[in-house]
Amino acid sequence: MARTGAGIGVDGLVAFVLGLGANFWAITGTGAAQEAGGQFRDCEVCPEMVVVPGGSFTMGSPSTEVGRYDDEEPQHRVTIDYEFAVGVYEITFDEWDACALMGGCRNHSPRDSEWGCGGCPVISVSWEDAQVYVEWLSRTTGEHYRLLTEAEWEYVARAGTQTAWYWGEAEPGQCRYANAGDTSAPCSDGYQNTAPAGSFEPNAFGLYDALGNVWEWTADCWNESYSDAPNDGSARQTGNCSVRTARGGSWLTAPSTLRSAQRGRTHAGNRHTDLGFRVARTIN
Ligand SMILES: [Ca+2]
Ligand SMILES: [Ca+2]
Repeated sequence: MARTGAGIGVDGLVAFVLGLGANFWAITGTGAAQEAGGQFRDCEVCPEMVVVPGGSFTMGSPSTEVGRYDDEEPQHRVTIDYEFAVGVYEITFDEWDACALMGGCRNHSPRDSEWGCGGCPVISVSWEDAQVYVEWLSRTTGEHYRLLTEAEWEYVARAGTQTAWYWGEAEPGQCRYANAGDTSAPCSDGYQNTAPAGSFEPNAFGLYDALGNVWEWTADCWNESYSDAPNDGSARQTGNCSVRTARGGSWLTAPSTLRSAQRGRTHAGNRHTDLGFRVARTIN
């Protein structure tokens, strides 16, 4: 689904709900049964969420993975024994602007590099800005919104796969599934900069643009390896906490390195044109 223009609006939301059919079980999640695969939106301007099941996966990359980095090891088993909800899309400019208009988000109006796309992922937002957004979303909805932990992020991006990309081992799938940097691409993905959220095919958990479009902030402090990393899906709260981990690569990233295990990092106060975020919501 591609969103364009300024704001979702009531009419747009109604059309959106009708278009989703039986899979859309609630506009407000309060009190509703929440099952894996179910989608919901906690308020009109809130991000669309999907419930993902708990499960186990192997985090990190094997030494045989082409283009991998040492910070992706040691591979380790992570078990997430809880369901949680995750944003179907990266947070968009429209969603950020709603927060700012309603008094949250520090009145920060991120630069969009004059691309003029409200349905594109918000960029030029720091990790600290992202915290302000999830705090506003939590206050607005009464639910616990937050960034994904790095382990949760890799779990939902892989969506059951252990291949380098969630569409397989080979690069050519990139142009069906992800917006990457174009200069070294073997195909044309159609977007020189960011693409409207949902322009490509989703992964098996129903997430769009997990790989590519924009890097996504996670909750974790930066650590150079997975030595002593938690194995229960929780965030790493020790290490270099002035630097935070970002995942998934972007419209500036070479397709060959747009891998599920790829790790990025930058200072928590930095704002980049290829870095945004996706939200998670705890399910009680
Ligand atoms: Ca591209
Ligand atoms: Ca992304």
